[in-house]
Amino acid sequence: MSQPGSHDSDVIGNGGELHQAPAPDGPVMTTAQGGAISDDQNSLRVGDRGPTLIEDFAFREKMFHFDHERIPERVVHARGYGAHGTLETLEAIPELTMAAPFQEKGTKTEAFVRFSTVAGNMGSGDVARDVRGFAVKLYTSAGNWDIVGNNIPVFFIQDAIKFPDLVHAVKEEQDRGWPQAASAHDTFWDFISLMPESTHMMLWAMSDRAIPRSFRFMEGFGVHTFRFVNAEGKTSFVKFHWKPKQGLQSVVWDEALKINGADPDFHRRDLWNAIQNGDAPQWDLGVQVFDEKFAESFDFDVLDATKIIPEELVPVRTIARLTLDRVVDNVFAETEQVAFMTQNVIPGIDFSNDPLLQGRNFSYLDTQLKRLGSTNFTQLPVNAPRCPVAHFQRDGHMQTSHQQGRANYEPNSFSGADRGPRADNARGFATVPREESGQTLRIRAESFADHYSQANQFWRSQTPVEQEHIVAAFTFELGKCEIEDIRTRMLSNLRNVDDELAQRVADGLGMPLPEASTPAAAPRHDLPTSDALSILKNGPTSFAGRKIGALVSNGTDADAVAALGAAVTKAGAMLELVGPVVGGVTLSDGSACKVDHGVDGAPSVLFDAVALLPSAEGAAALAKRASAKNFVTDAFHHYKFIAHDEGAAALMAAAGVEPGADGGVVALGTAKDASAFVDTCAALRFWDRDIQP
Ligand code: HDE
Repeated sequence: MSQPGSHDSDVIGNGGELHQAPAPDGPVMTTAQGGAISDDQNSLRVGDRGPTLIEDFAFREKMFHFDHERIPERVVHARGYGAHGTLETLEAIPELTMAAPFQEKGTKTEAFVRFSTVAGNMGSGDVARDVRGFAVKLYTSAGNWDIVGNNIPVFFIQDAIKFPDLVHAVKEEQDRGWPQAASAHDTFWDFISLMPESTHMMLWAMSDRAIPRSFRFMEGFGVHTFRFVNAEGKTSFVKFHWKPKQGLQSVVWDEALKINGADPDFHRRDLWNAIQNGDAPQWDLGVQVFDEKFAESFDFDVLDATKIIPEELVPVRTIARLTLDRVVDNVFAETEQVAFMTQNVIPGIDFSNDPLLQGRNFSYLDTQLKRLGSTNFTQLPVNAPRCPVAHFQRDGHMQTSHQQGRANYEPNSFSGADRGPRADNARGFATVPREESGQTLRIRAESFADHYSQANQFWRSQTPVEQEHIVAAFTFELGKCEIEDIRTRMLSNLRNVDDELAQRVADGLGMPLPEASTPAAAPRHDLPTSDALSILKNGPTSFAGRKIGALVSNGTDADAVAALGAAVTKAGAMLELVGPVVGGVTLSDGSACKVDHGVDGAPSVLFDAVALLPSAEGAAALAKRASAKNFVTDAFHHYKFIAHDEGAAALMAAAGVEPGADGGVVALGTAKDASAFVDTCAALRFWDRDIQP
């Protein structure tokens, strides 16, 4: 059998001879009609140099299909990655909801999740500063239920009618076609500065939440208030939360910029690798459940998607666990064709009057038809419910279901197989009866008017390091705005959040602090802080699932590599070796050692921590290479833990990092040191390092 990469049985080009395809040892190649293909190297022509013939149906079919391979990418969330898994119920809650998955502890519900960025096109880099989509499709026994959420619990706008404007503003500017996958430009901040309701979201978007280390290390939120409905028809309000068992983790901004260059697929590769290595990521599904009385007493409107309900006020109760343990077979068939819709709910779940949610319920069906091209998109395997489906919807493009029987309407008087299905009052979805009254108006409720108080609460709930990152992000993004008025307007709005924040951003921009803008409602600066809002206060307690990059060379101490490898494995983490070249190195004991990367292709931004293990000779040679020096300086400037052998001295000197420079630069001597180093790495970053972000 031929090996991948060897072409001994696939010789192309036949030097003027008729092509003799060897007898295949796998499946025979056919046309889409099933006819075997004799030659896939040459189209049919007259003689060996004559014109190609239209009669070559195999060529025509192949080219026709290729020409139509692309479908429109998603207008937002175009760049995404999906995986399959299971939701296991940890606690039955029939008293709250009749939703099928939550009736019995231990119920397993098949799930498909697609993570995404929002602004960038399909081919954009994974680590853009952006909100991440966190869309979950649950194939329940009562039909598909989609929780189409984000990794940030609030949104930019309060009314769906502003969504097209928001998206136009953030995407490439229409007169020039840039920037790609970036909010740091005039039109975005112009819109934002004129929409004070976006301020709370902007605090989140400028925080490290918008540059996650991986999909595995971020939270997810249903964002809107939904309703639970129990079998007696009793309803309560509910907000959905996904909490990663892996802990929360983000990268620093300079790292994000460099990762996008070094590995634009960083997030999708991370998820794929974790699942393929058997390290299936997990999230707890938690709910905040509250009633009308709480909603009325709460300082903000629970229908306003620019507000959270602090976890300290309504605790998050864990009811289920999501495990993603299977990568897709085919990215197009599954990740691209999966169709999420907020309106996919099941009995036991209902909507609230959140005007953003109501608008979404209208929008998602349109988008599926536009993208997937047929009303029968629900029949695609990734979208098809796993429970029986029966209705009188008929025909349409790409109908694959052979709907049988005589009647294709009801009422009908047929019986048996000819009769077809009927609605079931008892089992069917019944909208919660609710009183609605009032004049028809285009108006925003007074209760939606406070745009700054929760932004202030978010700001004050962050650690000093996180606050520093928020200041740096605002400074970077506004610094990319060429129009000074936009920067000024934004600073005016930020004064309503916090004067110190506004001053620090103004200092970063080198601009005077303007007067505060006039808020629609007086901002409060006395809301209690919430630890749940900080990433660093909720960081992981172990290094499991993370990755160390060890720089090695010829002559690297074999014992040091072995000790580090053992310590990393024990911690459930990964070790990748980076050599001067990808061909491998010879260790101190004379053994040949394979490496995972050559240093030019593996900057330290790809790792959570680094170890510098070159021999003295190897270090002297690496000290002359920019990529090796940057490996060290970047790790240092990204606050990473750095372990080093004695041999690394020349490289560290060239990179300007002193051995023992601070508590995060650790000398390795014995195997015990390696294990202690990996334990230290659980803190992920040495934030006390004396450098500016
Ligand atoms: Fe979406 N959104 N959205 N959105 N959204 C889409 O549907 C829309 C909003 C979210 O991985 C589109 O299939 C409107 C909030 C995710 O396939 C589209 C409004 C939240 C995904 C659409 C919003 C989201 C989408 C584009 C304003 C977080 C990707 C392609 C009211 C709670 C799902 C598509 C996937 C995708 C409309 C606002 C999350 C156009 C009108 C708020 C995760 O239908």
